[in-house]
Amino acid sequence: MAKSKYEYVREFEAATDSRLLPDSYVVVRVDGQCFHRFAKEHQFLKPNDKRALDLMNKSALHVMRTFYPNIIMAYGQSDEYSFIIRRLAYFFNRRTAKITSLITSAFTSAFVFYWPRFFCSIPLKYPPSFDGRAVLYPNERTLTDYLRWRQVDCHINNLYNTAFYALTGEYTRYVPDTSNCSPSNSPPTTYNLFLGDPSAKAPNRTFYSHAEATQRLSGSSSADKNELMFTDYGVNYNDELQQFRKGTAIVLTPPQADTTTKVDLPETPAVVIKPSKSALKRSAKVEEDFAALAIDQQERFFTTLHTDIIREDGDFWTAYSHLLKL
Ligand code: DGT
Ligand code: MG
Ligand code: MG
Repeated sequence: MAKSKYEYVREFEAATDSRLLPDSYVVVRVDGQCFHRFAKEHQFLKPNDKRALDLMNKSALHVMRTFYPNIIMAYGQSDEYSFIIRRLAYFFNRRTAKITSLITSAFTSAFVFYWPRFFCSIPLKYPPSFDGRAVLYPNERTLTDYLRWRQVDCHINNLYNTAFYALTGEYTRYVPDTSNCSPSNSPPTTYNLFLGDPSAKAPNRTFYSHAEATQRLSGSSSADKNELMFTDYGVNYNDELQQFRKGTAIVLTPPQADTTTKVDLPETPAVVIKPSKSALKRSAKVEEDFAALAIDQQERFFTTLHTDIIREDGDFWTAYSHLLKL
C-alpha cells in the first residue's frame, strides 16, 4: 500500500520511544493520586481500612494475571503497589511507556471494577487515578533493598498512624464478620465489618486534636509509641493485623503437581539482550495456555503473604529467592 505523505511523522514516535535496559529488574510502582482526599471522601477507616487494602490486593492480582508470567512479585501497602518484572522479561519489547501505562491502567480499571465487591453500599464518588513509574534495578541487592525500603516505610507509617489515631480517638478496630455484601452477580466474598473500638471511647481517656497529637508524637521512639498506645488507649500494636503491619506480597508460584491444567514457567533464556525466536515462541505459548484458564484457576498461580521481607535469612527470601533467577 502506498504510504501517505504524512507517514514521516512516525519518526517522531520512534525518536521518543524508550526501552527498559535489558538484563535488569524493572519495578513499576503505582500510587493513588491524592488518596488523602479519596480516603476522606469515601470514609476510609483509620488508620487502616481493610476493604481498601483488600481491593488494592485484588487489583494487583488482576495485573499479575494479565501480564503472567512477566511479573514475579508485587508488594503493596497504603495506596501503592510495586510490580517486579523479571529480569529477562521481553514482553512488549521492553518498551517503557507501553509497560508502565498498561500496568497502571490495568490496576486502575480493576480498582474501579472490583470496588462494589469491597465497598458494598458506599458508591464511588468520582473516578480514582493512579500514577505509574518504572525504575530499573541492576541486581538482586538493589532490588531486594528496594522492597525492604517499601516495607520499612509501611512499618514506620503504620506505627505512627496507629498511635496518632489512638490519640485523636479516631482509631477504628477491625472486626471480622462473615456477612456477604457482594452484589448478587459476583462470586461470594467473605467481607468484614468495621466497628469503632468501644474501649477507645472510654470516658477516662483523653483525646487530642490533630495538632496536639502531632506535637505529642514529635520525637517519640517506636517504643514510646507502643507504650503510649497500650497504656493510655488499650491498643496493643502486636495485635494489629499482619496485613496492616507488613503490607502484602503476592508471589508467582509454580503450578502445584496436582493442578489439572499445567502451565510451565518460561525457561531462563541463555541470551539476555534479546531472546531467540524459539524462546519467544515458547514464552508466547506459556502466555496463551495461561490466558485460556478460568480466572479462579489463574489465581491459583499466585500466593498472597503478609510477612517480613526485610530479613535476609528470613522465611520469605529462603522460600522465594528463586523468583529473582527466572
Ligand atoms: P499523592 O500520592 O502525592 O497524589 O498524594 P496522596 O494523598 O495519595 O499521598 P500518599 O500517597 O503519600 O499517601 C497515601 C494517602 O492515602 C494517605 O493520606 C493516607 C491514605 N490512605 C491509604 N490507605 C488508607 C487507609 O486504609 N485508611 C485511611 N484512612 N487512609 C488511607
Ligand atoms: Mg498517593
Ligand atoms: Mg502513597
